[in-house]
Amino acid sequence: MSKNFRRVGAALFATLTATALVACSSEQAPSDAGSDGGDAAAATDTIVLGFSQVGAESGWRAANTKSIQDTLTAENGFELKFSDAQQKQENQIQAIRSYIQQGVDVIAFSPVVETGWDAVLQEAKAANIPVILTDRAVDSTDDTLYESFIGSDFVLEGQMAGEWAVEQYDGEGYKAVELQGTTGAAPMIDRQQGFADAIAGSDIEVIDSQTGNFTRTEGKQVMEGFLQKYDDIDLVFAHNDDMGLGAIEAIEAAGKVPGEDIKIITVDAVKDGMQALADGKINYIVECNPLLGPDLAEIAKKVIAGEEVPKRIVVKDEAFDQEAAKEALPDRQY
Ligand code: GYE
Repeated sequence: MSKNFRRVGAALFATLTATALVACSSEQAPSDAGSDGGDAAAATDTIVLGFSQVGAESGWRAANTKSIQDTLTAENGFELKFSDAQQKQENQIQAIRSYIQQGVDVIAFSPVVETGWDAVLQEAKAANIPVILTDRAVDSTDDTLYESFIGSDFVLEGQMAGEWAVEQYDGEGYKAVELQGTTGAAPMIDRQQGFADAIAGSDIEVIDSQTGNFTRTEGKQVMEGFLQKYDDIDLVFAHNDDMGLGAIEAIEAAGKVPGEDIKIITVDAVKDGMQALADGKINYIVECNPLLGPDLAEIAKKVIAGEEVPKRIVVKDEAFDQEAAKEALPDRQY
């Protein structure tokens, strides 16, 4: 592990905090740090962390990337190597292999899809490099391939969306369309499942579903197709805000009023989504918290220090209707 020497001053508090957090790791800060008159360096171990991000597909992802980059800083004891996989699994596998080759201390990634990770994770394990999953899960029977998975409960998010739809609209024979996330991604699979479970037994019917890949452009295109195909759509369930925002454009272009003629429920609660909710164009948003940087930093430090960490850390989410969005917007961080 590389050494990092820092100047005393503004960074000192962060340095000491970081040192305290990694106090069980191989090297301690020298006890005489600071005794050489102002330019003293507190030596501590820097954790080199390779992070493979899904892409830059959504407002949620931008907030997630910012949280990771803002937290895994030199002041906080990290050297972050960051790569963007542009929503392609092969790019992520390549990035992980390159981190293994470089001999980083920890690998973290948000798997673009759930399956197909065992081989590369075995390679990381063979190289003794711990892996932390953030945001999205892998579908593997071998849970020794990663230390911890930090992220929201996507089934619950889908359920919350579906339960609200039932509360509001059951009994009116609503026809719904679903704008799905990236095919095979954990949030796509789980949100669909949760929503379907929650509306089962109601008279809300999902008449069509298609992927919009979590992007605004594809959400708009898919919604245009649905509007051409069906003239009786009452409800859109979009697996994220961005696709919902794309759907709003398509609905308006078709001369209908989003939020009234066609109701919209989305997941994420990023600023643009919350604004559209406050403006009455979206009806309900289930939050998905993207600020995973602090948890990732804490777990990485513990793993390096050889401490036990939970296999699963569930991030808590809320939900907002139009009134709640108006109240929450001014203080929204992302
Ligand atoms: O909901 C969506 C993003 O994996 C939870 O990915 C994340 C999802 C998020 O593109 O906006």
